[in-house]
Amino acid sequence: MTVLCKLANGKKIWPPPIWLMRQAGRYLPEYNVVRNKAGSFLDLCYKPEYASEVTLQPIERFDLDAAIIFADILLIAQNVGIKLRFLEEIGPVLEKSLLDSPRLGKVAQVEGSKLMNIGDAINLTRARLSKEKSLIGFCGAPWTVMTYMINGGSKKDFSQAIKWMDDNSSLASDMIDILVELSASYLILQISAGADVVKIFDSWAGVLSKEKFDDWVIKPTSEIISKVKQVYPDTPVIAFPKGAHKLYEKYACETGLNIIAVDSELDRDFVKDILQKKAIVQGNVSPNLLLKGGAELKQDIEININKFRGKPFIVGLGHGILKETPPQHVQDLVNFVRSFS
Ligand code: 1CP
Repeated sequence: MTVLCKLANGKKIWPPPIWLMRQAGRYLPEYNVVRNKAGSFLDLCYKPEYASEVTLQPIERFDLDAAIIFADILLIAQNVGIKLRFLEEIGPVLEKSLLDSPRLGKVAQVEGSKLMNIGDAINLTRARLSKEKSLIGFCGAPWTVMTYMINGGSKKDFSQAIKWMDDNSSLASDMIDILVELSASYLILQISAGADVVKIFDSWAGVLSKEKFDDWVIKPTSEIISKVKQVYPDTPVIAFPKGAHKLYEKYACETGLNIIAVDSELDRDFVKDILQKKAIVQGNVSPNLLLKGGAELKQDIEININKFRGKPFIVGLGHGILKETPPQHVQDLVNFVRSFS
């Protein structure tokens, strides 16, 4: 069993296991080399040899406890007929936004699609990764993927997406159902290819009211988890409703997750007193402190570990590593966590 599976099965692991969101990426010089060789970001995701290589880079450099397969939550949008590109400095651009073309074509399948390449990358990576390290597969949660499909890319204002969902409620719920089906089969494919843990990223869960959070976050996420668990009941599921504040509790209780990833804004006493009673916690060192490094970072890690150490937990970040982060700061984090007894 790999380390995260042992943890999910109630085994005490000390010092706590460590892996970090966006641990493969542009802050690592060796990533940039492969990224340039691959050509585009999408080629990097879809070429199993390259995807596997960058997935393993942070494990080789820092000896982290888990690898997360290199891919992107938005690849799935291509499967519903949306043209996807990633532009330097801009990020994802989804050309056929739902707003322009509200009637989508036939329902896509994972079988026979480009997403199968991610399965191949997982297969390759599992064979290269040592037995005790976990390999995490992932997908985006329907609401977060929908925000990109509606907005046509990254936006920090979600009012347009929420309005579109309200104005087109029947199409919106059809679309969520399609994404539930696709995401569940995609996670199942990843597990059958060798992922031993899966994660669902709901990066924009925090912008919704309680009622919409129930309909667009909790309901679809619990459907995905239950479909995955029907096939793979023992595979731990990590889920991340970023920014959900007090709704984290409902999410932890109602979705069927095993591990809850928490953002850096969430109050650590709430995490300890409420969330740790419901699930294994992963988090929540701030990516900004990781960027700064030094004494402040150490102090934060110390508070984090001392707060959560009473129950099984995973040391992680509240969000992804920022691209300006010096790799040495990641090494410092790992060394410091491993010095705890
Ligand atoms: O060229 C590059 O290197 C682009 C940067 C990059 C990277 C490294 C993007 C573009 N995606 C990724 C890989 C990625 N994305 C991984 C695997 C790597 C790892 O974790 O080590 C994962 C798990 C994701 C997930 C992802 N993509 C999320 C959910 C997590 C989060 O960060 O909130 C989201 C929202 C995306 C969309 C996305 N992908 C990339 C960009 C620039 C964006 C938009 C982000 C935004 O709107 O703020």
